[in-house]
Amino acid sequence: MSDLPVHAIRTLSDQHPKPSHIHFQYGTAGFRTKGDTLDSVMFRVGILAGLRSKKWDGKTIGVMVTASHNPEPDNGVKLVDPRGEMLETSWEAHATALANAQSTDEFIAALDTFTTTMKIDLSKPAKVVYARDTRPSGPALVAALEDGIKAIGAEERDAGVTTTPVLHYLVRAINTKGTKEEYGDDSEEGYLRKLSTAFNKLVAGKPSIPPLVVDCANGVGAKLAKELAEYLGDTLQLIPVNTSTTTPGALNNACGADFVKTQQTLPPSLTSVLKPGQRACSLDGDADRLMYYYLDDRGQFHMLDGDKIAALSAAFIGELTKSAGLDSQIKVGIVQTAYANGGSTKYLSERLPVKCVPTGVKHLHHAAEKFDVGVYFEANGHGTVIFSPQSLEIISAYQPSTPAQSTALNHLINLTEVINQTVGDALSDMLMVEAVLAHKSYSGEEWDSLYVDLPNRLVKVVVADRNIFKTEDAERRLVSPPGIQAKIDELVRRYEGGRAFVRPSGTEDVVRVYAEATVRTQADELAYRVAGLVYDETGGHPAHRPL
Ligand code: G16
Repeated sequence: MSDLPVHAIRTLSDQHPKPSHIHFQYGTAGFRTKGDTLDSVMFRVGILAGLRSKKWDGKTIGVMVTASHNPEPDNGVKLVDPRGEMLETSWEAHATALANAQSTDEFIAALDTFTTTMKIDLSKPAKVVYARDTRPSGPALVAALEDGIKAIGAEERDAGVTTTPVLHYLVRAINTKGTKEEYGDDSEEGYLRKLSTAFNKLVAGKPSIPPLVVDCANGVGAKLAKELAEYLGDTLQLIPVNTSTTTPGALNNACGADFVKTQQTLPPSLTSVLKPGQRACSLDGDADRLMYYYLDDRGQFHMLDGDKIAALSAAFIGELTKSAGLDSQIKVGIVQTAYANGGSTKYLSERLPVKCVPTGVKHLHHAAEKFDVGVYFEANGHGTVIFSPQSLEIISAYQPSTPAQSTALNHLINLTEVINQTVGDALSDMLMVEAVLAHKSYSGEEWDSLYVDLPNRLVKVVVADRNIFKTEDAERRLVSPPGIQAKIDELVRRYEGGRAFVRPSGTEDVVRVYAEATVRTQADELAYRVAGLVYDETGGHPAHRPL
């Protein structure tokens, strides 16, 4: 038996029994399911975070309690590694195994095997910082998490109620404090100051920016958006709406980034707020996704999603590196998923290297690290831009030879500060977008006209067992259940510009179907026909048969 504090773990574990009928899975964004089933998972994640910290020689590990874009009764938890990134993929299976040990004895035995095989030195110190979003189930789940942190003897820091990106920022800031890679002051104020200072410098001297309506999804983003508004002052007037964080059932309900993306429409609550010609954006429940949109002169809604944000920002960064005289040393690349609109992939790949990876920001982040500057966005608005350590060194050591180069270099430096490079961050991305729009003097309409989106439709199918769905080729093809892909191919061939794929969700108990085609009605029809096929072939729930 290793040196685990078995007595403390046993006593506290007995207070957080695992429900017998549930199998937990560390999926696309950690554990995520109904909030009232997660007590044992939180306790065990507290222990796992402590062990991860010990494995990293006492570096601080982050834990975020959130179910992001999912409905209010859901909750979840994700671990954040020392540089502010998502948990290393190889640990996800360990997290799943530990969460599913049935009794306290089994859990302790699993922990013992785990610490031995992973060669975790239990005498090392451990530090964990955690935060939660505004969900009603949050406080009880955090209490369970704290018990886990206590059981493993880790030092804890409660970052309170804040956004997922702030928690990622804090982890990086804490772990780089006093080093030459210092990321910023390790507080929410430090985050807000860093972003707003860089933004104010970026847009100094530009024509005044029209006010921006920010739909906060009735989530924790409301708190941060209001605080950020104070820091921005007159430079950018934010108009936060959907800020009811304590109204039961309001979170992500008919508002927020996921609503806008999946319904492709204005949140009803904004109908009387948004004027023709005005742009707005929506955050999701933990403010790590961002969707933009505007009403044209006729009052018609137009969506500017993650693909459009990627196109806008990549072009701007490319122009800045060129103007600074750094374009031969710093190359920009794009990372997308299968959900990227065909219009965007065509537009971007004619200009830049584009890589396609499976859904989940962790996959995009790792692929983006291979570029000097990696711009990664999921179509749902989840993403950021990362500068490689070498690019940052080149930028900081560079001696511009003309005033124009110097100006571009300063913009580039400020951009690296305004961007939260640890993870997708709606507020940071919003400032980046606003800075680019100000520099380019673009309205929403001009930004939108970079390329034309193909009409598309995303639908969910509730099936008996989503785990039977296995994909390949960055989720663009199904390998299991056998035979379905050939039928999808057959359907797709009948639609001009048709493309469709099917994948199991990692955050909800559903299978997702995406389709696009040259004409709106055809995209809708293709999506519903593929969804019907999935339902018929795999025994979906009758109440959920797609129309
Ligand atoms: C999470 C992930 C995203 C992913 C989304 C949907 O977002 O972080 O990368 O795109 O879930 O995933 P799936 O289709 O597998 O359910 P969030 O904003 O909920 O954390």
